[in-house]
Amino acid sequence: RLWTAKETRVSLKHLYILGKQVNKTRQTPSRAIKIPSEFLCSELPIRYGHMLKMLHAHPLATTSPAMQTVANRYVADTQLLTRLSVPSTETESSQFLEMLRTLRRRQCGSLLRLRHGLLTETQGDERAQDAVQGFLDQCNGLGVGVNLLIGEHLCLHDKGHNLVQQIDPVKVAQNAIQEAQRYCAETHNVIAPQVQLVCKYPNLSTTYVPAHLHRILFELLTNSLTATIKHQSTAPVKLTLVKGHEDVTIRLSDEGGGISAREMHKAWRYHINPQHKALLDHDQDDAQVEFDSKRGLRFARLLARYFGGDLNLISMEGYGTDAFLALSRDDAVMENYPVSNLTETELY
Ligand code: W6P
Repeated sequence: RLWTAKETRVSLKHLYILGKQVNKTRQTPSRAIKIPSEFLCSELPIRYGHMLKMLHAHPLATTSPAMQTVANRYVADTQLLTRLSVPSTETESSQFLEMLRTLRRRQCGSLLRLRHGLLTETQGDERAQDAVQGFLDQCNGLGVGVNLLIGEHLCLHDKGHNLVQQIDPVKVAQNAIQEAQRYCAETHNVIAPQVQLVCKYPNLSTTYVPAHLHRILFELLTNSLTATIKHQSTAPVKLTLVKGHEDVTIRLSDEGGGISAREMHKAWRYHINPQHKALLDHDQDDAQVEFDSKRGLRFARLLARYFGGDLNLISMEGYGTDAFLALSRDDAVMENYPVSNLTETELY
């Protein structure tokens, strides 16, 4: 079934087209992507193989309890994956979908467990904390890809439309603003600061994963609103959307007091989130992880970079912060996740 251990990266365009033309084959630079379930059956084992290899190759693989737990979970998930075969009957089809749901749920739990575990184990040791950041990026990058492939398939089945869509960033922003305001009002027990949305373009539409954009904007907005509340500023947060030739850029400006240059690197670290611990404690084996829980700025940047965008912060300590989110309008940009060399033997 597996001809190669080489991964196939997809673009937003591929994902967009996959669901639209389920019976045709599509050429990619590396090989043909056939119908979605065939693609999943060949591609998921490869990506899980890369994940396992990455976990086993890490210096903490044999000493960190969290690493061992998570590595064992991925071994178990990979065994589940070997039961995955292209469905041909109705019954097989529903088993296939159930398997995908299980894999996705377990994957989300494992990633959160790895993150929470490594951060807790290195707590208080700045250098050790810094050392695990890049590794968490690598694992999360692969995880985002796996969830995207599974998510696209399930979305088509459950909702009848693609996960990747032509989206209007203004609409996504409006939803994110409402949710962030509600979140901040509840968390801080205050009336949330105003958000002023500025967009002079009649049509910003671009091909993207709406859930990704929502998550990034929600993260940025909650940061800005919280800073505004804590700084006791009355200035509204300003969200500006513009469309350029290559990018759609979103700037979020607050007058929440800013971050000093010396402290800035801390804003870009994965942090221990008590909410994650609660989710993990809730269910030991299959953390029913709410995938939309807050994952922090670094995860937001990882999502932004996944399809060729970027996220930056510029701050004026004593005044406020500007966040710049750029999304590439080029829907041919391939997924950005790291892989090691994986031979066929290792894959099996
Ligand atoms: C802050 C800290 C921050 C992070 C991300 C976005 C906006 C802001 N504002 O004070």
